[in-house]
Amino acid sequence: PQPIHLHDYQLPAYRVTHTELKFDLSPSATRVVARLHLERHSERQEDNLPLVLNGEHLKLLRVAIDGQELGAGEYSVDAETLTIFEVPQRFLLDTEVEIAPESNTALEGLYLSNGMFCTQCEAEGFRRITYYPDRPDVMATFSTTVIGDAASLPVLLSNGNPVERGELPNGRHFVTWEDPFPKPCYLFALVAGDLEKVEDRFTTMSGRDVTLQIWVEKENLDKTDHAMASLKRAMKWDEDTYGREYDLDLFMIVAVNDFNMGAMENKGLNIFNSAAVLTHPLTATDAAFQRVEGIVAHEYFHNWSGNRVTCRDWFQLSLKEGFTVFRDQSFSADTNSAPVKRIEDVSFFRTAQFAEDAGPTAHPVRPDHYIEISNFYTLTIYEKGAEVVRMLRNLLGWEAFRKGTDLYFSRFDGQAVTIEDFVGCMHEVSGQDLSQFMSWYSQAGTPEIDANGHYDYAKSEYHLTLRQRTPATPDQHEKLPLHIPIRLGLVGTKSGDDLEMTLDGETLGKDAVIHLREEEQNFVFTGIAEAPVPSLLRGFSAPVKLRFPYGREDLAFLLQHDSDGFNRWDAGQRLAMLALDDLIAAHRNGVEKVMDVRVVDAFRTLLTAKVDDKAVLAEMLTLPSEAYIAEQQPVVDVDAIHAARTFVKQSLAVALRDEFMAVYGDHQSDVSYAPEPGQIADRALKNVALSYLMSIEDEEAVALTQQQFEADHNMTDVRAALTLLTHSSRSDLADPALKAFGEKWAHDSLVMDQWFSIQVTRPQPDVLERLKFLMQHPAFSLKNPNKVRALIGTFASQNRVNFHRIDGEGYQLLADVVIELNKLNPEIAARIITPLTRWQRFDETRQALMKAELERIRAEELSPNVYEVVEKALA
Ligand code: HT7
Ligand code: ZN
Repeated sequence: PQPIHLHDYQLPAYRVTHTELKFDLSPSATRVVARLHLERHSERQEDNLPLVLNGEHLKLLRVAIDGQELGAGEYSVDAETLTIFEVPQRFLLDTEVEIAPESNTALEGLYLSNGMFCTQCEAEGFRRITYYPDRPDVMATFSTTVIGDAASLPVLLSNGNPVERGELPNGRHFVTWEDPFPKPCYLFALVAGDLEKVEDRFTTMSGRDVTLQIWVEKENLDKTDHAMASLKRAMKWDEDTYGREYDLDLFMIVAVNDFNMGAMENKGLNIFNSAAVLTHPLTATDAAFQRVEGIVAHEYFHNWSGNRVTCRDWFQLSLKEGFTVFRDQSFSADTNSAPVKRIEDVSFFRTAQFAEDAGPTAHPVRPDHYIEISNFYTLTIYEKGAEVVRMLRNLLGWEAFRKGTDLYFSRFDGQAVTIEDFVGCMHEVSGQDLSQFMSWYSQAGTPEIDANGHYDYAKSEYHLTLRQRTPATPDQHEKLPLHIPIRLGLVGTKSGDDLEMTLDGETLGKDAVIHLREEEQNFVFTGIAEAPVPSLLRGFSAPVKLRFPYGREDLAFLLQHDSDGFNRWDAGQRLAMLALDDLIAAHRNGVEKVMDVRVVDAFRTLLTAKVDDKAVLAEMLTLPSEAYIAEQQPVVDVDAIHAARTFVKQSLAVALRDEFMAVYGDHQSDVSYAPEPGQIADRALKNVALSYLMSIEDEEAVALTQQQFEADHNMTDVRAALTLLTHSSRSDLADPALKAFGEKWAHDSLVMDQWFSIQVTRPQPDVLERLKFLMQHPAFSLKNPNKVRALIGTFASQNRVNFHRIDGEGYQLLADVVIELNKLNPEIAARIITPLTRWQRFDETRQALMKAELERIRAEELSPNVYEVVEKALA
């Protein structure tokens, strides 16, 4: 397969102004009749431009122009295109094709999930439905008629508004839908099945009444309340915050069980992975409730950032995804605990996106080439893209940023545009020079900042030096200095307060943003009356790695006094990292491990002081994950990391047993479950405390854990307890609990996913055998992406000691799965392979084993998806 390059972009030769579709649904032979209203693009008037349409896995039955059927010499068809050699300036193209949804295991285009027909067209799935210019800069209005069997498919949905319905011979019926908003075909959707709906209403800011529907299988009707409430909150928030109003009279969400990602923002008909929409206190954890809220909001927000204003080409993907993630993060921060949301997002980002940016598939927020676009739905496009938008918000301030988004939405409504168009609006409203800032979009890799500072007592000055460098990434060896906003404060060591800062004669206040633009820059803060500890990169004001030679006392001080909640948490993480570094070295050198008392003291203070924000406290008590620790090591030693982290956890549990026990007792409650911030914080704190106590298998804690499991009050507490019992060294605790849970929830696919994940994260060495056994479980299927993620994905990404077993069996298992999935579902295969591609970070033995598995995969006949990833990994 050949790469596609951004610099080769050309306007489409033909535009589609209106698309008429008719689907006659059948699992093995669906007929799709299409009438496209086409015209030559006004800016592409070269002579004799053929019409080239995308189409894959289609059986072409008929093709006609302006009613005249075409003969053999007038067109050609290959595996990817239909070419018509001569066409008029403006014409109607009729095609008829046949497709087989039942054999579509890739879950792109039209497929079957539990007997229900559904579609996934982003990025390039529409070409598996009919011949079409499948590119986002071709925007048309759609009229869609869906015909199906009335008994088995009573519900027939598509985009827009239903305008006609009726009965047909042979027990069939039809519904016609019209979508008045021009859209690219990646936003097309169709759903047909035996579904039931929950309905509600929303009155928009201009007083229009919108019907809201969530369509699910009958047995899930009691799991939609939270998604519906989240949708209404999101609609209101987007009006209040961005002035964005919903435009159609109907907004529908459908839950499907087989889905490659979380959800899809099809115009007026969002399709959701059932895991991203269904919740119930007894089946979903707090984290799942919050994830559902965030995803419902994300897809809804796309109605403006993505649908009304869309991307010119797929290189601009972050234009809609980065911006929409930023919008959903802000919504969740406003709805829940803002500092905790930021801590969660950043801690995930620094673990997973940093790893991506340092690995073989590193790419800029706007890539300049790709082989398979679906490989580019990455953490860099989504999360780093969101960080870049957040920096723009911070550079401009909210008011100017909002003016910029207003301008963007009004100027480009109904158009397919570029990242330059977005940043151009920000420049226009603020007058700020954002030319250097644009490198954030084109340069891959995580910038590293080395900071140093000293206090000049005689002059009452604080001198801060910042030096930036972005390491080379596979396609880019030379990097330019970036424009990096650093939010900071100087915390007085005597007072514990933020000090007033003056820079170059300008008063900045106690919390300010300074701009790093050069490779190296010095900042002299004057009038600093006492020696400070700098609190740098507050709120993670830029997606960078910042090093500063903090002593442990400095970090303990910031942990107590920093006015920025995020940096207080970060100081604790840095302090724990220093202790962990020593212990990793001790483990490697076979030296006795000794716990750092400063960490114990810091945790004691946290546990006993009356901290108001319990959700932040729970985060502060959580040690850096093994994956995050690994990110900090030059060569990853999985066993030493696991041993060191376990040692710290157990040492804290021994030293602070009574304090943890008190925290657990103080936050036990049997009030009826609600996914609201206060309750969520209490549960998080209680369960963190319990996890410390269970790390030493304290007898009283064991009894409490069993009680919590048996009380069956809500899934957050049950899952926390089951995880602790399953991960303990005692099979007399693990086995009965797992058995009871597995039997109780055998009927609920989403709960069984949790049951799978809990088992494959066990640290015990028998886990690989258990995983192989579970792959034969009736609830497991390689064809269902949620099952693959729950069992294989969780094992490979979260059970580091066992995935990286030195006999290579973990690698072998993953490679076997990738080889199978490559044939069934290339998108999922190319995602699940990720841990194997990170071989560069490990010792020589593991490197060789991982590479051998990649070579074994490479020897197969590969899909473009897996081919692209494997080639990069082995380059
Ligand atoms: N915009 C959606 C992307 C998506 C997707 C991409 C590739 C393959 C399958 C997919 N399903 C959904 C989701 C979103 O970001 O909102
Ligand atoms: Zn999105």
